[in-house]
Amino acid sequence: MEHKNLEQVRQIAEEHFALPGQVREVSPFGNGHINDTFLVVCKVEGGGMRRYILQRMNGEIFKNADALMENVVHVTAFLREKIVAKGGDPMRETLTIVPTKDGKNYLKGDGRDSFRVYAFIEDAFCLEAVRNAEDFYNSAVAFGNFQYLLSDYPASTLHETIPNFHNTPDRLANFKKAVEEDVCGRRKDVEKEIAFVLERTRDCSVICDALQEGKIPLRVTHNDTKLNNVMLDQETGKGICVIDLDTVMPGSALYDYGDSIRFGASTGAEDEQNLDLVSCDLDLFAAYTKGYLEGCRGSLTREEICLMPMGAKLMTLECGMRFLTDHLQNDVYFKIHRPNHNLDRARTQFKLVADMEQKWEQMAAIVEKYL
Ligand code: ADP
Ligand code: GN1
Ligand code: MG
Repeated sequence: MEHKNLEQVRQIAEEHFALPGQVREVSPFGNGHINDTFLVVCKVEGGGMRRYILQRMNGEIFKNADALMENVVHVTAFLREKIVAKGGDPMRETLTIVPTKDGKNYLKGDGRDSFRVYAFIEDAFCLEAVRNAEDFYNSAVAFGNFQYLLSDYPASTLHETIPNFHNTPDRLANFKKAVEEDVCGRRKDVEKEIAFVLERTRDCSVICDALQEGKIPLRVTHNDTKLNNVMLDQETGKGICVIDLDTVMPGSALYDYGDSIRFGASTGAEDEQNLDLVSCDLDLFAAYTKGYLEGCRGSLTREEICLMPMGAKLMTLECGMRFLTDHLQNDVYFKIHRPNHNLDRARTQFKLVADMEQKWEQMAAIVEKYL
């Protein structure tokens, strides 16, 4: 189901969720690759309008909605307490779940479908592409701050919503399986891309090994720190709220840092077809590094800082591998909007990896300043 019929979504909102007043408008919203997101506008008593986000959670990807929503409830409650304690506005600085009429935090639909509603974060915006270094810096401070706020979160109480999410060697194994199985006969056209991944087999285990050997700490991380998963304040441009909490799980800060660089420090879109436009912008890399470390308030270890360029490269390689796996498996995971969309996405990631390898010394020098 690409988009649920809007009338069905309206019915779900009206019949099942504890919304104030009358539902006036329902429309598709945002550009996430996983969930179906809708804007719901309600007319409240006195004539004002209030906005909400209704999402169909992707049950093919998130197999256990109970566990997922339990994480979201606990993490947002934990954040809310800290935000209130420092005098912030929890309605804007974290997600607020709107319960169902029978008091549940989400609605189980037919089959695998389930739905949830969040209060809309007003006077804020999400960017689909970095406009300038300042935006990117602001997003970095927000993601770093998110890391900082969750540094004393009881990690053992979190469910693993997608096991092995950033286990790069495991992603590599799945990739190789997809290559072997070649279910839709696309392998012959992507041998060059396959070779690119396989040449970097040794890199894949660097962060996992460092975690396993205790060289870097396991932390509570977001794991999906794309630019459009943070909201910036309309007035000041500062990051106010980290959203898309479906993959908050124990992980490495390098996953969060690296995934942001992968998306935001690229000079091209994630699905750019002209690879000449795709490279790693070192000014953006520097701006994000500065902002992320500031947001983390000195909590990253020396070893983590040393591994930041590797975090950026590995998250990019891993994402490319995931896009190519999906292309080989007939596009069953990420939403696509044109033929070969996942292949185009994979190619931009590999172009970025190659460019980062060229710029390795410069990336290391930028990071070294913080050691
Ligand atoms: P996906 O998992 O598909 O990426 P997201 O939770 O990131 O879904 O939501 C998709 C988009 O919807 C976001 O990029 C953002 O633009 C918008 N969005 C999500 N939650 C809110 C919210 N509470 N307030 C305002 N906009 C939101
Ligand atoms: C997905 O849900 P969204 O669009 O924020 C994906 C990320 C990828 C990203 C690539 C749960 O993120 O892991 O890095 O696409 N999320 C999931 O754009 O797989
Ligand atoms: Mg998202």
